[in-house]
Amino acid sequence: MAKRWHGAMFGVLLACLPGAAAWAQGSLNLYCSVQVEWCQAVAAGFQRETGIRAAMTQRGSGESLAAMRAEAQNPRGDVWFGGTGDPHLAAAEENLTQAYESALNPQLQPWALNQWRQSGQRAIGIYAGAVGFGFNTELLARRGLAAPACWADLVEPRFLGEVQMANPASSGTAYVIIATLVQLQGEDAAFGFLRRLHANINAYSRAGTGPIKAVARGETAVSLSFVHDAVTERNAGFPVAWATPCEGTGYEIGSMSILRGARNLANARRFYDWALAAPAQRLGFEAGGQLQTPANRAAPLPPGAPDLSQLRLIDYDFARYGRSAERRRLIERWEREVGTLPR
Ligand code: S7P
Repeated sequence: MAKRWHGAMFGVLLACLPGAAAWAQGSLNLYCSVQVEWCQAVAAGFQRETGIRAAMTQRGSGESLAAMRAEAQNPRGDVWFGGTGDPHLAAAEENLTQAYESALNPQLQPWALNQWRQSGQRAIGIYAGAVGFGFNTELLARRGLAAPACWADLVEPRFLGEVQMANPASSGTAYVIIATLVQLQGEDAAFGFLRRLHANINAYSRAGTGPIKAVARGETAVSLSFVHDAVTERNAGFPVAWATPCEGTGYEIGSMSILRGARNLANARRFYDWALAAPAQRLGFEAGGQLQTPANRAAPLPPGAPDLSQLRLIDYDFARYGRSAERRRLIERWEREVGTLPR
């Protein structure tokens, strides 16, 4: 289950840090949808460098969007940092976020700026990562199973009960996977594939990183995950390898948005600029071994990170699959036609 950090608690922890600068600089409420170590590092780093008290709440992408919808009349957050790009686009369309143009835009990768333009300047790419398979090499060897190489392999009977993915109702990762399959196969064929896959699934986790962590612990042989998360587990010493599907695969543009009605708007903009700069863009790797591709062109690809330019990526239609109604429709269809089926 994903860890959830509450702002008040984290604020207290930060207050204990030596050298924490004067609270007179004001505060910032950060909603954060990357891994908790990275979230803590950005909150602490920003507070240390600016003296602005940063309270942080960590949740998955779908859960952050749900919280922002629930709080729309009385927004509590100022900035939403990280999480898959589609829910950021949905938030922009639903007027839950606001436009901002950072002076750092010229330093960013074209895909980061595409996200910014596509969202009416309300969301910006902060990293990118590709979808693929993670697998436990020891478990596969013990079971005499060849690693999956293609989407088609995942629905074979040899993987009965061996595969794990996240639930798209809570996880942005799972939604990217479903939208990828729809773009690769056509919608009805993709839902047929997901129904066959359902028979091989042993659990749908709440968080997108749940399945790769289960692979690392040897609880499942195969996961559908972002491949950078598989490398992180391998680097932590687990017998994990990864592959991207032979038919091609989708990817995320992990994003950042300023909330509409942000109570600390000046601090939110200051955080946004700080987070786009090259030093802050390295924090995911430095603090949590995270291996996404950074949006700032001056931030190097972390060592061992999957090189997206070498992968067979589809031309992911972010405009269509980031649309609020489309996202809701596909998730509801998955719940109706797949998630509720017996296994
Ligand atoms: O930090 C790793 C990562 O995989 O997590 C982010 C995302 O919030 C996944 O969470 P959910 O699927 O639970 O929503 C990704 O954007 C990021 O690459």
